[in-house]
Amino acid sequence: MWHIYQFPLCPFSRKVRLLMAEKGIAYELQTARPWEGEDRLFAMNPAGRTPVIRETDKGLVLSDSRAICEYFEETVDRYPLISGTAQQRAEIRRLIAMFDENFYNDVSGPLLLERMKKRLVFRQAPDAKALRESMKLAHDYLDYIDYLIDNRPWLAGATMTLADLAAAAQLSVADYLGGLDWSSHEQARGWYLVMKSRPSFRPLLSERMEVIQPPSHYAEVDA
Ligand SMILES: N[C@@H](CCC(=O)N[C@@H](CS)C(=O)NCC(=O)O)C(=O)O
Repeated sequence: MWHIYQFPLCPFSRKVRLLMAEKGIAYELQTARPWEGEDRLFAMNPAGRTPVIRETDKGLVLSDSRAICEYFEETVDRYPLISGTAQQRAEIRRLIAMFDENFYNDVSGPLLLERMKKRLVFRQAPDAKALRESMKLAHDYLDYIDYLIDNRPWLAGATMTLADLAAAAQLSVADYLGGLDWSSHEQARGWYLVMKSRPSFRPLLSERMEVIQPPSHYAEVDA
């Protein structure tokens, strides 16, 4: 059995959980709070970051969401999520990088700092200017998703891929933290509602981070 060391609002852990659920790989959740500098987490991942996954029977420990996702993509045939021609795979990887790196640095990372870490760790109020800036940048990413969905059924092309899971994982954290205004983003909203309706997404939507509550629309799949 796989164990995932994570916390409910880690977007990289969310991506791994979505991929494992889509591929039908069972797992159990273990809470890890990287900001507490736990020895247990550093012993498994010297980078001190979530997610880490551990297979108890095989004694296997993997870290870094991209390394983990590629591991399952290479070892589990069910539901390929980085597939197609070399050009199509490059497009999937480009979009994964955009959401894992750019979106996280511009939107979900700052929101996690302002709305979660400052509250739980630093006991500080969020910086209103930083929140406004990340919400403004979020609007640009939603515009880009509108554009992609105007031109293709899924973000990277004709089928659902890891790019959709990576993007939805990051967006779901930003949405939980009240950082997304979906009005005037019909295509992005429609695509995200389809993602939210998938059985793989349901467990994520029902989880809550201690003391931080999401807006009412967060878990709705028909709104
Ligand atoms: N590239 C890594 C990024 C992982 C990452 O940044 N995780 C965050 C939580 S979402 C973390 O553990 N940060 C360290 C901290 O908060 O101290 C991956 O894809 O797994």
